[in-house]
Amino acid sequence: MTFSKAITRKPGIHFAAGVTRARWYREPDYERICIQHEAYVDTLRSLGMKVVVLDADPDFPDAYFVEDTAIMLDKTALVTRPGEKTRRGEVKRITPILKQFRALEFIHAPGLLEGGDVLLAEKHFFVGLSERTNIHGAQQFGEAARRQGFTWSTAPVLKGLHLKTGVTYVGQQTLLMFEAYAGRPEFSAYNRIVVDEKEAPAANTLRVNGTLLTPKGFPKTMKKLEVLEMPIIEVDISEVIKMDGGLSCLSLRF
Ligand code: CIR
Repeated sequence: MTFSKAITRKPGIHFAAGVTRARWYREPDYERICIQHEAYVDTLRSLGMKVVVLDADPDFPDAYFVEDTAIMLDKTALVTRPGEKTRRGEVKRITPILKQFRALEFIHAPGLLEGGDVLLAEKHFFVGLSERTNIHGAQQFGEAARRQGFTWSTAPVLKGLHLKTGVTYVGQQTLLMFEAYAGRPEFSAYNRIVVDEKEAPAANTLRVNGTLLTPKGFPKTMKKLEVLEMPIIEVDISEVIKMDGGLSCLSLRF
């Protein structure tokens, strides 16, 4: 799949007030996250995407994790209903932007769904069942995806926040994953590259138009990815990782 556009949002000054379970050795740094976010946007642009950069939203410290608010399907944008209550208002803020690009569909109560739990591998969606996404949300999403020609199935989120925290699709029928997922029957049809436990953030690697974006500072994973013979770009997101986020969370790609 080739992406031509992306939607992003700048992190706000209060970004460190967002939800996180990560342990910090140093406080998250606002100036640094702004620089990292700009570099991320530049990287997407260098890969041929037109990138919309929305203003920071002072009311929602996690709002720059735009991935969680919608799933961009071919014909529609499916607006989510985040399991994290403090993030539910973010969807209302992004809806008018999504409307400029797609007809909208919505997840309804009792459904809960966050985009970080939705993993696309070619024409198949895995939906992670997590603290943020429930079976009702998964089924509502799956039905919308099925109508647009995709297949789907669920997978349990075994470790980390979302499914894509620990499993991402890197092309060539290959998933990059935490060890915890390696023996799971849900993924047995794929080649699997296991990320070293000490390099956990690298499991959230993002494939964009034939290039892999991987978080900076995880050399063992870089080495393992070399078998794919794809261009790899390291992107520094140290401050994003402190807030339990990764590369995929920072954009909606379509
Ligand atoms: C949260 O806990 O919701 C945010 N601090 C991090 C969200 C990361 N999003 C993602 O993985 N898609």
